[in-house]
Amino acid sequence: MKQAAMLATLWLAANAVVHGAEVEVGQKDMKFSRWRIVVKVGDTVSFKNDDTVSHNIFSLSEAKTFDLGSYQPGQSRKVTFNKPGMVEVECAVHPSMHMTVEVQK
Ligand SMILES: [Cu+2]
Repeated sequence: MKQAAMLATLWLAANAVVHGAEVEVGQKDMKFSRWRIVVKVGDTVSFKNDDTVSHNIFSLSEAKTFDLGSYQPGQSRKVTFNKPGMVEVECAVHPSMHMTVEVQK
């Protein structure tokens, strides 16, 4: 029983290590700080509003559809990518804002 509990603990610890990295992509001057990033399945991207206006980051891509809603300068919202593919990221407030997240296996 003790051994089972220890194995479970080790399994959880191993999984925690495998868990994805976190990458930050800022928004400033109505632009994304990166126009393209490559992440792995399980990674999280933190979209940080470093601007003076609100942004509403979203994607309609098949690999990841999300809508972070409108959020204020200084705030950030996170998305975890759990499927490989190309994710086109846009801002609902500023149609000129665009970037791509390539999610690799
Ligand atoms: Cu915007």
